Amino acid sequence: MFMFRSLLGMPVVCGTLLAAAASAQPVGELIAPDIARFHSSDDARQAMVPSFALESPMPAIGGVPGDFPVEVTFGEIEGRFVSSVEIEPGTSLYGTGQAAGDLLRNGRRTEHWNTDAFGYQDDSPLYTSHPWVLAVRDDGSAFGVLADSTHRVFIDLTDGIRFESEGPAHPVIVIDGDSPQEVVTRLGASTGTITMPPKWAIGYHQCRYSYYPDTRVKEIAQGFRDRSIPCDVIWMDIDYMEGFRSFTFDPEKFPDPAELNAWLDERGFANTWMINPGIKNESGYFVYDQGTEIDAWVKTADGETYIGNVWPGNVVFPDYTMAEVREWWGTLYEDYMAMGIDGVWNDMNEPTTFIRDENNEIVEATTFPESNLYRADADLGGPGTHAKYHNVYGMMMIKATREGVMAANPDKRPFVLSRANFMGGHRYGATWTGDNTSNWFHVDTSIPMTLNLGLSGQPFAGPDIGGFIDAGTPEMFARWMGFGVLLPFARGHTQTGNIDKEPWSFGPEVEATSRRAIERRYRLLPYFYTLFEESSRTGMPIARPTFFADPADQRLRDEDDSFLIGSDVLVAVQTDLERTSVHELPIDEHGVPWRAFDFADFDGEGRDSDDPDQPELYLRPGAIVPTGPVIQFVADRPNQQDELTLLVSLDHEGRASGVLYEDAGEGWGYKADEYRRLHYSARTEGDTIVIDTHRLSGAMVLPDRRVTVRVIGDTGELVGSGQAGTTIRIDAGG
Ligand code: NBV
Repeated sequence: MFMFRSLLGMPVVCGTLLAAAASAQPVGELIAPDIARFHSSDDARQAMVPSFALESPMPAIGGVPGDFPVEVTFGEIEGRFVSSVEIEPGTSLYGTGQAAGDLLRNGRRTEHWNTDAFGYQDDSPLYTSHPWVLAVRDDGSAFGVLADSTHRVFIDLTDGIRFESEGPAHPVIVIDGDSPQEVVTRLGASTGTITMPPKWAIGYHQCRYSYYPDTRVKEIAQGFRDRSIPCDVIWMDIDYMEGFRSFTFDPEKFPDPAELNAWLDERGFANTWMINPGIKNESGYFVYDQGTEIDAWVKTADGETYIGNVWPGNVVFPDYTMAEVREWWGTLYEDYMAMGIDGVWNDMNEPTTFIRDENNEIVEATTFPESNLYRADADLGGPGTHAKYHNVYGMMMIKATREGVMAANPDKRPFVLSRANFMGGHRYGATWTGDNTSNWFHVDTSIPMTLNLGLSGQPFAGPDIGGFIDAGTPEMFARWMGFGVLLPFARGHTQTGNIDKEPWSFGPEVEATSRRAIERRYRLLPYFYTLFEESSRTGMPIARPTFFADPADQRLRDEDDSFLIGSDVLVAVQTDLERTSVHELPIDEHGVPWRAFDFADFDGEGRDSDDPDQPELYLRPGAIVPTGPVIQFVADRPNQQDELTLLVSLDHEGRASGVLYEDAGEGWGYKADEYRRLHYSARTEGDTIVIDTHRLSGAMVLPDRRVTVRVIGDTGELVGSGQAGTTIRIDAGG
């Protein structure tokens, strides 16, 4: 054993060094209760660069206590700086951000270097980097380890936890907790949380590369309304631009974007438009001219402006590590958002540049030379190479985008989606799992990829539902829709030249399945919204692994064909056509089963679960889950406005409770008390089930609404109703 020299004098126990100069002793410091940061030497501590992952600097508050349960060792392997942590038998490993393959990461080795990974495979390097591992010990207690480096990092989980970085010595932050939930919320307190999204962003989104011209966009939107398939957002991909120049509109295909956005708005649709970082190298193009004026561009090792190649041909790239450049980039959104644009999508920001052949065909998507130079501000660590700033390029781009969007629309909540990102970048935008393929591997991995992102701080994520590349089959599309819309970010999308993939593109049967699936999401919106608000305060994921229901239950550790929405709803998915998924359900400590429920059954329209493409839904014993009526878009509530249905599953004592959060769905009023957080409780008194409402916080008045209560039992259900705020009694005697 090696003794750490604690900064504030207390001895710190540490494991053996792999290899290090004899004089270089590791040092540890406590940076928050239960959070320690370790350095390979005091010199390394002195040389520590500002952290991109942390929301704000976390200075030492003391020494690491001698009984801190995690030991970090440092060394070197093949020229890479190494930090490692041993694990006890029975420890399950998760996180590592956007990882393709299974949920459980033990035994995996992955490279974390943001990559345009078109049609990626198991364990490919992907678009976002999160050098973070969540470890759940056999007894359900947990810790997380963050290698705080922006350089290329390999995470090797074949024998404990090992980070190998191509950069200089990195600090290692260790978060300890009694449960994975505790670790993840401590991670949220350290790396920040998402901004509360506008409510439309948690509805269903429809995208394709690309809908054009504007009449086609309208046709798609109308298609949803004509077929009564709920949808909130239509997306504009790169073909809306003039010659792929960011911040321009093709005068023929999109002559009047403001009119298009207003047309969509009148029908209850929000819109999101793409902006790429590669700026056409062309004088006379206003973005190029303005950027050149302030010398905004990334440089080569020789200090020349670096010229890359993306959709518009030769391009230059903003150096977002300079505040001056971020501010300028932000100003570009002023006129842009004034077109009635609601959301912004930043793509190709790994950053990607193409290599083309003599016929101008793209032969490879790659990134800049690692020797390229950034003139980063001192507060980000000062000037450095692409090797250092590559992984945070997308993160800094969306920080600038978000700030520009907020400056343009100060009264609205920003919605930014980014393909590339880095640990902590969830503070600026949501993400998706990139260019997946219509095959069963990608159907299957959509769930664990989204879950591991959530365990790495990014809760607002989901796959391209239906698959971006290739046609797939109607059966695959239906199955993907069934569960994909229950992940936090629910968007259908597909590639240029591919078949149509709207919910109605595969005929009436798949259309009916898609409608039912999307309706289920809209029924669950009150619950989803409550969870988004929770996540924005605490960092808790919205979609959670099933083992969160009982972290000590080893049976649940590799469950990734099922997942939890919040802590109360379990979604059990069949991710293949043969329906071979066998789900381990959590076991309530008193033997009360999680209870299956669905929606349509209640309305007498037949059971959702009769449709083999809808996943089974279960309620936790002791939970009350708020649900709403089917609506076509989030603001579509004129008559049914405040109907609410509480799904109740009683525990062994005949009790249950749950929370509902509501606000205006837009704007910042909720920060000044314009919201309501209600607590519902159910108890059994003799033959009666009594449901009470109690306001936890917020000043928004209670609406005059009807509340229906469905008590889901093991063999049937009881239904009652009453006015909001009054005690509701249900006779369970009969
Ligand atoms: O902008 C076009 C696409 C977009 O649809 C996709 O979602 C991104 O991941 N984009 C990549 C660039 C081209 C991909 C072949």
